[in-house]
Amino acid sequence: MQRIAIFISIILLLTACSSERSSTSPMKEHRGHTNVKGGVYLEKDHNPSETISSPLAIDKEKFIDRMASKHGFNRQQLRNVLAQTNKLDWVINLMDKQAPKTGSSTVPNGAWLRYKNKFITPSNLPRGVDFWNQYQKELQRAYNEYGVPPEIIVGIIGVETGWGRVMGKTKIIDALSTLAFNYPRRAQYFSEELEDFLVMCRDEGVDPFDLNGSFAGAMGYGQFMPSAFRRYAVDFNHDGHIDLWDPVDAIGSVANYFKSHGWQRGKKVAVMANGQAPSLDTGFSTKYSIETLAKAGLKPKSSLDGQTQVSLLRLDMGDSYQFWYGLPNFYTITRYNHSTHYAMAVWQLGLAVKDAR
Ligand SMILES: [Ca+2]
Repeated sequence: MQRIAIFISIILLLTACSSERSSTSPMKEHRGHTNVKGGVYLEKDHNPSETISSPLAIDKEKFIDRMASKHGFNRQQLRNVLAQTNKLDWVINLMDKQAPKTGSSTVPNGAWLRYKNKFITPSNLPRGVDFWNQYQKELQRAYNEYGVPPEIIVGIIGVETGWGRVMGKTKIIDALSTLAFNYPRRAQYFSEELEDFLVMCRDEGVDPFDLNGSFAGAMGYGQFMPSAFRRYAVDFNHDGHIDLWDPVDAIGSVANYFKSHGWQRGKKVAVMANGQAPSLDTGFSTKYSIETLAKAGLKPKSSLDGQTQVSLLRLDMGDSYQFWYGLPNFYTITRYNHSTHYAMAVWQLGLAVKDAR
């Protein structure tokens, strides 16, 4: 236990020391080099009849079967890779702490302000301005191609990683294999993430042991999970590789993620309400007609872009609640992270950076 505690403090120390943005992508740095730490680049099976040595746990054997039959992985090579992974107990503990909380306060206590103030700070905004200025052309190109405006992409990358400052120090293969094989509650989900991660490493020619990310396996500037990489990541700088640690690829990938989840070009995100509706359920997944909300005492402060059905959002401002009409684009932001606070922080951070430019 003490060893784990020391380990965690070392991790925190390393994270704290590494606030400078690295100019090199680990994918670029490690792609195709000859000194492979994991012992292998994953490759297609050239010799399916190889003998199998000491058995792994049953779920790992099943996983290897799946990777061999579905993706043509070399069994022995994959066994070697999995045998070199480390089980990270602290990852399991952290994941348990992240389990969804139920219930919310019935009196305002400032929960939204506390959340928002983690991101929208005087010291954070200039970093967002720098990022926006540096990648202005690419942000504009993403808007042209996908219809997702710069403030949303800047907001996402800002909330996720402080524009690349904190992209995670955990070996992704350790995190994902720990959760796939030692965390029954989410084993199915994480074994699929591990699958997509290994396929990504093979396709991109990167040693899986060279890539670090969050304790849950999220990667790069926009903290994409491997399944999101597989479905939505794009080669936005057209260098022939999809690299989530490359800010330009990350910008295009975030934009494509949003477009794929229903982002509507030029449409509003949310509109503040005049009035209070204390008896109504709130949250990004609620659905109300405008008439129902009007009867409850709410009026939009500006046009609702022609929407007749909206969600009702409630922000805890400390001494009162603020109500908002959530429009379809707000819902799309929650597809990145299923939280009203998260989506509102992304949007408002992006707008605050835009104002600060
Ligand atoms: Ca690229």
